[in-house]
Amino acid sequence: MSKAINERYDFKQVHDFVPARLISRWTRQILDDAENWKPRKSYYTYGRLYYSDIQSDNIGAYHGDAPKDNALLDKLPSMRAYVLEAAKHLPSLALLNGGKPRVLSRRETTKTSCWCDYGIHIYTPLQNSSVGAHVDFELFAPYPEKMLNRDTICYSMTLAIACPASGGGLIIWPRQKVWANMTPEQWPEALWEDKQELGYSPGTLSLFNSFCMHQVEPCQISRKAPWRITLLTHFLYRPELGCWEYWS
Ligand SMILES: O=C(O)CCC(=O)C(=O)O
Repeated sequence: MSKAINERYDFKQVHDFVPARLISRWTRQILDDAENWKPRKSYYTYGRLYYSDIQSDNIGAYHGDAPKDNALLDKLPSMRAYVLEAAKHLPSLALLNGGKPRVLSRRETTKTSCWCDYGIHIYTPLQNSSVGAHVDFELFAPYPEKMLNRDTICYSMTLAIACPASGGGLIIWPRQKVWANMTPEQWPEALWEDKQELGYSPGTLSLFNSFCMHQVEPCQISRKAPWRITLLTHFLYRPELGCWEYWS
């Protein structure tokens, strides 16, 4: 087995990945630009997330507005640089000569402008932040064959920007991967006990195997900490291209 394969992990966190001053600047900028928040079922998005747009039947708008949404997020200083920096924490399966990971947006691999690179979730004080346990199978929608293939290597990234007064991290069930042809009801009871709580504080990077069931931890807000804001994207390993491809 190659070294790179040995490096595969189920989840990883890097605390203080983004400095506090930059996090505060992003938070202010996102909160000040509420006119660009898009309402979803139980939260808002800033930019777009493919799976939440599919769930909201907005797939045409997702693709049509992608150039505008990417431009909106590029106004947040250095955010893209941090997404690319996060890729250095992925298993080193796709390396350039200098040992740097080869990371391409789906816009680059498809040579089209209609994919969003990353998106932001905003939970507001009036909304319940807890999302039921799920796997984002929608993220594999462009590649249904990969959703069913146990050789697929895909990691989801979250970056905590604003955190509620307590809770609001991520719960993941790492040991058993969930494939599209297996439902959680088929899990043995004991498996549900086998979970990990990944705490968030502003600036925390989390990467986890996208086939792991996960859930936003319930949270409590206060007047001083009324928001839960996270950046999300996904990195799919494309062995045929020798790169990580990312889109949200
Ligand atoms: O906001 C997060 O921390 C993760 C959200 C999530 O579970 C998801 O988008 O699938």
